Order: sequence, then structure tokens, then C-alpha cells
Amino acid sequence: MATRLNCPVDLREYVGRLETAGELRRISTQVDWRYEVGAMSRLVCERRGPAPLFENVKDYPGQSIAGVLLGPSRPHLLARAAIAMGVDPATPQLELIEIARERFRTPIAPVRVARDSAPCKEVIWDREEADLLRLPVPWIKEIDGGRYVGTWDIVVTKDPDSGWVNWGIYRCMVRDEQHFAILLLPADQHGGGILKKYQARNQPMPIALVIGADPLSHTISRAPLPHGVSEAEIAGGLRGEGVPIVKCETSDLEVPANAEIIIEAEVVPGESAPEGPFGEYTGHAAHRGRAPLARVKCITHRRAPIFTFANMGKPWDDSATTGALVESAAAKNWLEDHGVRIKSIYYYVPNVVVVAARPAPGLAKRIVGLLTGGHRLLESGIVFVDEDVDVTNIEDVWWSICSRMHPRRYEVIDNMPNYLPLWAWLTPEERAKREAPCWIMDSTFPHQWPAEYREEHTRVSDFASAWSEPVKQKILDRWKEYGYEDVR
Ligand SMILES: Cc1cc2nc3c(=O)[nH]c(=O)nc-3n(C[C@H](O)[C@H](O)[C@H](O)COP(=O)(O)O)c2cc1C
Ligand SMILES: [Mn+2]
Repeated sequence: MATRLNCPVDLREYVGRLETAGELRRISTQVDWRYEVGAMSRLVCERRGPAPLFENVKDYPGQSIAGVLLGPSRPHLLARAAIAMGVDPATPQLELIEIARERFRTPIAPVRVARDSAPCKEVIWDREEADLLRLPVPWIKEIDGGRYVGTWDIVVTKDPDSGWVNWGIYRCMVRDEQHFAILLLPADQHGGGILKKYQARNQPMPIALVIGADPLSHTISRAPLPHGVSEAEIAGGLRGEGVPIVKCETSDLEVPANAEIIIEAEVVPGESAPEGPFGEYTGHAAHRGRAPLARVKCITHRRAPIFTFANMGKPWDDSATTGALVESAAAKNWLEDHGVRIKSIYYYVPNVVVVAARPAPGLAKRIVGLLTGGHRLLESGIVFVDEDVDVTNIEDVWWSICSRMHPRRYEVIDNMPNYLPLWAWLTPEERAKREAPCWIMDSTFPHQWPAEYREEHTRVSDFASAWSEPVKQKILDRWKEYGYEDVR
């Protein structure tokens, strides 16, 4: 029996807790869904301010928009993620990653609830009433190709052979009242893999686009979990209780019953539509092309629904924060499952991973091999640091690269399987060939160096390491006397 955790059960409870913690502000002045909510919330991300809840949206009385609910916060990026996890927002990042890791190990199945007790069905828009433009879908950035109905979403699909249900966050751009294009990348994303099976049979693929579920259900939908794993069950583990789910009106897919909005649709066989560009988590507008087209069949929602969106961009966004948490947790478990123990791991957006481990023969190669064999665990690059480096502290990591990395310990691996067309750095040839390299920076000192050699050449020169305990204690004790108590 899992102990009951203190996680918010739905979006509304999460909003309330953010507000109490000073991590959310209600905006009652009227705002425009076109560009204004997007630009405002992007600046909020860049200044790491509280999430905005827009309660008065032009053209959409009675509906609100919430942006960047899991966006970057202070004092560290993950304070809002901590609130979603039901723990103190001041919990250090590495501790949060350990908590997530543990909860990943105890999946809890979703719990079916009756149709009449599912809040997401309070209002049902059927057939021609099911119009995407009746929802306050923002046009987030002026550089985007259109209004994005799916950013901080959950796309539910079901494998037609095994019945495996996948949850993933995929971007969805409105085409018209009843159609949207969805960036289901065929390479190795699970939704795209499932779509291929329906396409091979020339059958429509039922999907449900979930907006405004509880924060951990969304967070887990962007986690790099292996093929066949149920994100719904891992979400249950993270929450400490099964996610309440309810059957869709027009398909047998099941969706989080407490979500604000459910868009039931099907991906039309053989049809595609222009999609993108979209200001992405790489910090650049990325990828304009044709994407599978989905036709809306029904929209159900809570009364006075809250429409949620993510605001991707440089340097931080909802992807960077949640990625630091769940990518790091998933990767550390993956390494541990394969017998590799490391001290800590931390993912920086866009997908550069920093690993602190005690150097051992062949260890770096083994870690690279394992991460490459996982689901999107190694993309752009990997940095190895010694155990004394704080992987969550970018200044520490950069110091390690600048001061400890032998130039020959920089390496490029060609022809990586993790091809992702969103990268800004791909050459035109790589983009066409759908192949990309990745890099390794090993800033650990070689394990073969004798102790005396290390002692003479690698002692760290900082407050913690360059004085003995009594001297340091004296400085700390007299800190106030020096007139420095405000400096910490
Ligand atoms: C806001 C946001 C938007 C995303 N959009 C896409 C997308 O359009 N296409 C895609 O393949 N992955 C996208 N991702 C990344 C996927 O959610 C992530 O890789 C996840 O693991 C996919 O689920 P899957 O592993 O079950 O395929 C997005 C992530 C976030 C946080
Ligand atoms: Mn998946």
C-alpha cells in the first residue's frame, strides 16, 4: 500500500497551491489571446516570475488561460515542480530528482470513474458544436505558424496490436474550427510509432488531446520512458494514487477525468497539413513542414475551463524545468537498472546532460552506450564531471569544463540514432539525411593518475578546500563581525 502523498489532485488545486506559495498571479485586466498572453508569459519565464492566470481574455468571457504553470521559478527552477510533487518548494533539485526516481519505481494503475462523476464532462460539445475556436487558444508567438491548441497537453493514443496506451506531449496547431495538425515525429516518438501502425492499415487513429489535467500527469507525458511503459501508471506512482480516468464519448480511449478540456479527435489516414514553425525549447523557432492532420469529433470540458499552455523558448520554459526533473530521474534509474551507479545526473535544456561519477575504467563509454540505447536519453551532448562538482550549478559545470578538461577529452560521435529535426545546429545536409552527431566532454581527471600526481596538480582552490576546518570555522563565526552578514 503506497503512503498517501500530498500532491494536488487536479489543476485547480495546483493553481490554489501555487497562489498560496506566491508562485501564481491572477490577471483580471483584459488581455488578447493573440500574442499578448504569449509575450507576457515569455517575459515572466525569462524573469522567473510567478505563473500568470489570465481571467479576462478578449473574445472569451467565462474562460481563462493559464501559462507556464510549471515554468522556471526561484530560488531554483523546480520550486513549482516541487509543489506539484506535494513537497516543500525549497527542496533542493537533486533531492527532488531522488524523490521522483523512487516514485517511478512504484507505478499505480489509473482508477476508472463513472461518466457522471467526471468533471471533464460537465459540458459536452458534440459534432458541429465541437469547434476549436470556441476555446481561448492563444497565438503564442508572432513567429509561430498559427494558434497552438496543444502545447502543455497530453496526447493519448493506443497501440492497435498490444492495447498499450501512450501519453505524450506533442505540439498541435489549429488548421480550422475542426482540424489541427499534430507533430507526431515518426522517428522514435511513441505517438508517431503508433500512428504508423494505423496508417499501414489505412485506418483513422483515435486520439484524445487532454488540456489542464493534474500537473504530474502532464509532467510524466514529457518523460523519456521506454516503449511499452504506461505513462498513466507512472503518473499514478508520482502522485501516490491512481489517476482517475474516464472513457471518451467517441472512442474507447480513456482520459484524466479531472482535466479541464478533452478534445476527442482522429488522425485522418493519408492526410497531412502545414504545421509550424513554432518557437521551441531549443530557444529557436523550429521545424516547418507537413504533419498528420486530426479531425475533431467532440469536445468536453469543465465549466469555466482553464486553458493551459507552455511557452517554449530561451533560456527556460516548462520543458526545461520538468525535463530537469523527470529526464534526470528516468536516466538515473535506467543507468542503475543496468548496474551503473553514478553520484548525480542533471538535464539542461535543450537536452545536454551532465553526469557526476567517480571515474573508473571504461565508465564514460558505458554510460554513453546505455544512454544512447535508451529512449531519447542522449541527444545533443554529455558532460562528465568529478563528484565534487554540483551538476545543477551551471557555473560549477562550466568551471569544470574550462579548468579540468583536457582538449583531447572532447569527442564527437557521428551518426547517432537520436535524430531530431528541431535542432538549430543541424547542417542542411544532416537535416536532409536525418542523421546527427553528438558530443562528449569529459572533464574528469583520468582515474590512472597516481595519488601524488593528483595531490600536486589538482587540489581545488576554493573556500571549502583550501583551508583547514578551524580556519574556516573562525571565518564563519566572525562573518557578522566583519560586517558581512547580509552577504551569503
Ligand atoms: C511543451 C512540449 C511540447 C512538445 N512537443 C513535441 C512535439 O510536438 N513532438 C514530439 O515528438 N515531442 C514533443 N515534445 C517532447 C515529448 O513530449 C517527449 O519526447 C515525450 O517523451 C514524448 O512521449 P513518448 O516518449 O511517449 O513519445 C514536447 C515536449 C514538451 C514539454
Ligand atoms: Mn511513451
